[in-house]
Amino acid sequence: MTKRILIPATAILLLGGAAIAIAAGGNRHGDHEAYHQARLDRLFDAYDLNTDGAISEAEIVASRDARFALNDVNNDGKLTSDEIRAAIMKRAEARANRMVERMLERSDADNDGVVSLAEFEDTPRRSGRKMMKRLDTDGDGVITRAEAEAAKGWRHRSKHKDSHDKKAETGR
Ligand SMILES: [Ca+2]
Ligand SMILES: [Ca+2]
Ligand SMILES: [Ca+2]
Repeated sequence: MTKRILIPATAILLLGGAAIAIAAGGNRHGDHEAYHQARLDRLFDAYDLNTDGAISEAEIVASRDARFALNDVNNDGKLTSDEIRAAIMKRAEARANRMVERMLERSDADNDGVVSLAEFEDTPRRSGRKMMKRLDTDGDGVITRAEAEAAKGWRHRSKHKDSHDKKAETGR
């Protein structure tokens, strides 16, 4: 039960983000897709209380109230800064644990439970090769400030391609 902590705003972002990723063809990267599937799983774990595969408004309200009760350690109907801090730390720890797992999955090629420098360098997203490929537009082997400036937001765009492009088009 103590695992069911997820703030509503995050949950809404999770749902929106997952929908965008699926619409944009999130299978470009296998692990990207798996990551979004895991986020969806967590969303439904947290909110679909009767496990019928759909999240109702009543379930959102019930989940929220349950979360409040869970965070209200002394049960006085109020959340103190300490209680809020404890809830945030618990959430941050769960998130850190998931990130550690993903890092090991991605980088620990020989499965010995640690990431060597060689494994770290071989990890596609850590190697810097992708950054060089995308930012060194004239291919001279160095990234100039002008090239970086021209590519501003590439990191963000690659993550939220559709919504960002739409915003750029409408100028908002
Ligand atoms: Ca349900
Ligand atoms: Ca309290
Ligand atoms: Ca290793």
